[in-house]
Amino acid sequence: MDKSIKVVVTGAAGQIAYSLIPRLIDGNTFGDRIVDLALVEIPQVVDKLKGLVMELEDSYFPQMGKVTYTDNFEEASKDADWFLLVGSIPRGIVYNGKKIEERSDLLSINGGIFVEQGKAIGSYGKDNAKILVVGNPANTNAFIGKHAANNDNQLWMAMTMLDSNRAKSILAKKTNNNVSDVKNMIIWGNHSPTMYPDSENALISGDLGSSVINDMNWIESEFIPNVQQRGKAVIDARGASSATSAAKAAIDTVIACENPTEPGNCFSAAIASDGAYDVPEGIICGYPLMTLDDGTIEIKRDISLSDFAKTKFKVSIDELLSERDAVKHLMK
Ligand code: NAX
Repeated sequence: MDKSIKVVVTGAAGQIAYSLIPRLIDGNTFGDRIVDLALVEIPQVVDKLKGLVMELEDSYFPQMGKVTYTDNFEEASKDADWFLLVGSIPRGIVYNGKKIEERSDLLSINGGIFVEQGKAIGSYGKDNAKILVVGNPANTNAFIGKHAANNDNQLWMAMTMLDSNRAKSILAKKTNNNVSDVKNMIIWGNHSPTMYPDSENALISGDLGSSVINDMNWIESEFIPNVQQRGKAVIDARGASSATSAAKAAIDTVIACENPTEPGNCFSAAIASDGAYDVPEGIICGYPLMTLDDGTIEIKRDISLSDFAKTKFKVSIDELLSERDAVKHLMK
C-alpha cells in the first residue's frame, strides 16, 4: 500500500472543516499513512486558511504530510485519493438578503459549484478516487458532480452517516443499549427530511429492530421524524448547523470505506443507484453499503423491506427524482 494519501477538503474555513481536518491526520482515520492535505476555499476567505495551517503545524501530528491551501480547485485536485466536498452554502444563513431555508434555493445556489468541481475531479483526481459530498443538498450535488466527472472508476457518495449515527443514538436510548450495540443502521433515500431511517433492519444487540421494538406508533411519530428533523433541531438549539457531529460522520464514512465491513453489518452512504431495490438508475440514493476485503464498496442486497418501509422509501426516491429534474439544465 502507498504510504501516503492525498485528501482534498473544500469549505476548509467552515465550521465542519475545523473539526474534520485535524482528524484526517490524527493517525486514526488513515492509520500510519502520511496524509497530504489540499484545503480549498472561495477567494474571499482563502487567506484565513493560513491560520488553520499554523494551528495544524502547532498540533504535532506525526502523520501530517504536505499541507497546501488554495482557491483553485483544479490545482488542488491533482492526484488526490479522497475528496471531502464540504463547501457550500448551508441552510439557515442569510444569502443575498434572503434566509436560505428551502431545498430549492440550496439546489440552485450550490448546483453550479459541483459542475466545475466534478469536471476537475474526473480529469485530475486519481482514477480510483473516492468523493464524499457533505455540502447540501448532498445527494443531488453528488449527482451533478458525478455526471460532470464522467469517470466511472471514481466513487461518488453523499453523506448519510450523520443520520445513521443519530438513528443509532435514538434506538440505543429507547432500548437501554450503548450506541455501539446498534448495527446495520440503514438510511434509505435522500439526506433530507424525507429520508427513511430503517429501525426494522437495524440489529440491536444482535436482534432485528423489528423484533425488539414493537411500537409502530413510536417509530412513526417519534423515531422517524426525530431522525429526519434532527438537523433542524440542532440549528434551532445552537443557531448554527451541526458541525462536530457532521465532521465525525465524515470521518466515520472514510474509515468505513478504508476498512472491510464486519459480517452482518453495513454502513450508510448514498451512491449512484444501479437499479438495486428498484431505485431508478443513476440517482444518488442512501443504501446499506459494505466494503469488501479487496477494498471494493458494494450495495448490500439482501435486506428485506416491509410494506411500511417501501412506502416511506418511495417518498424519498420521488423527491430525488424531482431534484434530478430540477437540475437537468446542469447535466449537459
Ligand atoms: P460553513 O458556512 O461554516 O462553511 C462552509 C464553507 O464552505 C465556507 O467557509 C464557504 O466559504 C465554503 N465554500 C462555499 N463555496 C465553496 C466552494 N465553491 N469551494 C470551496 N469552499 C466553498 O458551513 P458548515 O457548517 O461547515 O457546513 C457545510 C455544508 O455541510 C453545508 O452545506 C451544510 O448544509 C452541510 N451539512 C451536511 C450534513 C450532512 O449530513 N450531509 C450535515 C451537516 C451540514 O448541515
